[in-house]
Amino acid sequence: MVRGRRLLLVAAVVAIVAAACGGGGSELQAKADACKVDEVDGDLSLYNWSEYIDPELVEKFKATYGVEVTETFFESNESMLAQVEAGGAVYDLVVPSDYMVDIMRQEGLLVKLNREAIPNLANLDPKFTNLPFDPGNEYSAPYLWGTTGIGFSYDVVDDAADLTWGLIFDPELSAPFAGKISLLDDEREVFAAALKYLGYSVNSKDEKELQEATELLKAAKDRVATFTSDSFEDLLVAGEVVIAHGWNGDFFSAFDEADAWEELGYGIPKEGGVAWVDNMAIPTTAEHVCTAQTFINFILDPENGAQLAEWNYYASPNAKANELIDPEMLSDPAVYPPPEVFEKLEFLEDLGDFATKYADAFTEVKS
Ligand code: N2P
Repeated sequence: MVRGRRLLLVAAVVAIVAAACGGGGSELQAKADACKVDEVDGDLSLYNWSEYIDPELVEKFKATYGVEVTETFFESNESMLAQVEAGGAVYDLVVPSDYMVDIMRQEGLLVKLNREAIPNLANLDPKFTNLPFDPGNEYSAPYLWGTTGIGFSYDVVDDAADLTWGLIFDPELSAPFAGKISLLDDEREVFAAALKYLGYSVNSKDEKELQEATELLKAAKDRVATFTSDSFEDLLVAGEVVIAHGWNGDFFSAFDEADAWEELGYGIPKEGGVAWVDNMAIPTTAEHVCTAQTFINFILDPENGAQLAEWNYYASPNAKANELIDPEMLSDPAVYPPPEVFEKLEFLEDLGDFATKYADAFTEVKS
């Protein structure tokens, strides 16, 4: 469905819901606006990426505030959006990436944050408080950030400095790894890899460039063992793949668990990759908006923020948390990329109606 039609549909649904409960969205907003610091108004339904929070932090939140936390998981921004739009389940808090925050706020799917209930917003690094997808953190608060690149076995790549997306897309270079390559099951990320290899922007709205990337992916597919966003790191550790497209922190957590730092590596290919920020946001399907804001404030606490980042090896957007994070992790260029690496990274952006073309092309690649 094109974005325009989807917008209309969402607008119609919002109008019906608003009529049915005499205020609907704005009633929920008024509730959120009235929440106090540390107030809870029921249990928390958390809809998050898989393996993205230390279970001990969830336990601490439950014990501190006397509420239950129900966790459900998604593997891509698009699948999360579909669930929220479907409205079949209550989610008090979701964790969309940058471009998806933009889409959701434009579609009226997010509740505005009440800054008075979330004083720990002040702990954020100013670099993360005015990003284009949500200027001033009106609808979202950053959770963690990271990069998308290639996890590899030192059996096939000597050095992270030699990385190129050609290991996946160049027929000759990638031939030795046929059947031992995995790609993320993610329409924007997979096209970002192909577009970067071709020297284009990850946010290309050029039909010809998208077509070229589609052909490249279709040709590479014979060598791809699987598209996965939740087991790429395990497949690499198990030796079932030797080249894996994926997210830095998930690789590092797996390397750590398997004590495999000597055998396995991660890096950003020389052509560049994706940088992303994931964010906490409250969808208009929420019921417990005070608990949700208390949870955001809890995560933005310096100690909790440091524990969150250290548990899964992702970088923290929280300046006060960074003061507490292990200096070794802070100085690790694979977790906190230095400016010369950052220069090669691009953030994914909302593509408006053009996004459907990526979705259709991804279906074509996978079919
Ligand atoms: C969680 C990885 C989420 C990062 N396992 C993707 N933005």
